[in-house]
Amino acid sequence: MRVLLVLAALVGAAGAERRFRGDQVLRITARDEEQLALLKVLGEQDELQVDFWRHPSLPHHPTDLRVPFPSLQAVKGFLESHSFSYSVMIEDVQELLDEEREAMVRTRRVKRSSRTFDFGSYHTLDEIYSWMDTLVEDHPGLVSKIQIGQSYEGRALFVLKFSTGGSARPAAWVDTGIHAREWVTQATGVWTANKIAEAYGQDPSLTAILDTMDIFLEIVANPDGFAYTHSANRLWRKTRSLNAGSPCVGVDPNRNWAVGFGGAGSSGDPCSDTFHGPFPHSEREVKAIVDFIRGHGNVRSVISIHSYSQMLLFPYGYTTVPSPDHQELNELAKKAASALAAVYGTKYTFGSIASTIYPAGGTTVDWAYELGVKYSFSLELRDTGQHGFLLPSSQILPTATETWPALLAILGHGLERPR
Ligand code: BHK
Ligand code: ZN
Repeated sequence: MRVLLVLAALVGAAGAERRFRGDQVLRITARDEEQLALLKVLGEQDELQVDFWRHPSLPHHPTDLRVPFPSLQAVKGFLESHSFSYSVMIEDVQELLDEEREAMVRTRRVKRSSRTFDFGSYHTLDEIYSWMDTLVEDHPGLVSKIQIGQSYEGRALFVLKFSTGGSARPAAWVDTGIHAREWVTQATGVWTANKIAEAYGQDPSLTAILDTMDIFLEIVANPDGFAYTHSANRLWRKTRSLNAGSPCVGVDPNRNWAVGFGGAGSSGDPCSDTFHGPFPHSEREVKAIVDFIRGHGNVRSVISIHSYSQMLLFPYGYTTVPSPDHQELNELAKKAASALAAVYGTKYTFGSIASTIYPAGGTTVDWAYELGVKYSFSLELRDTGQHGFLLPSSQILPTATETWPALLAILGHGLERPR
């Protein structure tokens, strides 16, 4: 009875929340360039309102597409008439959303005191921000919180700094949640922050890293988008900035960086989920990171964490030309991917962005690399599409746990090597 009342209250309060009843996620495999081009055309039909969960890349690589219920007949008809091979990955998106919401309500009910935090469930922005304060309180000599700016809607952009002292130490930058809907990444950020704080003095490799360098971790790199995924649209990806002359909101914060800006794999259409924005670093959330990393002046590695697809990626994204450090980055990626797989057997593919997923201009890691941050990586966490962005919370702990040794491999590698 009590559960029902809580649920009813939640549903009532969330009257403006977008629902996805009957929406399906289709996995489509294009057999050749012609079919790939047809998929892109499909994405440009405004009236269909389809949402790429995995963008078209190369022939024989899967494309995942959420199709709203009212468009299903038209889209399936289109696919069949062009003899695409496809399957239904998710039968009913709303069903997964309902399960996710019920799990969050359940955790709130069993939560015993304000100082216990369930790392194995999803949390709101407020919950994450107040947890950050308790982490700082619990580890005052190691963890501090800095504000690097404000979001478009005025929210604080907070970064956790892990430092054992020294001055002008080299640093590593890690961000999670730059795409709002990739909830397992913010959850992994929280787990990782706690792990760093607890592993110092216990885990020899983390201890060696923190004795030499500082770690900066921005858990919610896109707080406006994240708040919006909780209040209005669970599948929101972009920032929430208004676009002059368009009814569509938001810029893709992983297309807004100054290297390869406006190039392949980005869109000039404000209604697109890969809209690059009006100019480089137009988004406050992006500009804050740019200013911070530039201002720091000694950042050795950047790891920008996304989901999903289980990939470890490095520059370049804007061109298929191999970077000057391709060989070294590829070997490090291989090492990190096997460290990850050693935990639960989870398989990650790795390679340059442009040759592994698709060319994409204006991404975080290309900007960092061109600035001189050699160890510049993006992770795409679990899964490979079974649940996609709606990864059940039961997979948060295993995801974060297996990612940890991969992070250590990358951070440790940057350690002794001079720039
Ligand atoms: C990740 C990092 C660098 C360049 C591309 C990507 C893939 C990412 C994107 O921006 O298109 C896919 C995605 O959001 C899901 O994380
Ligand atoms: Zn992403």
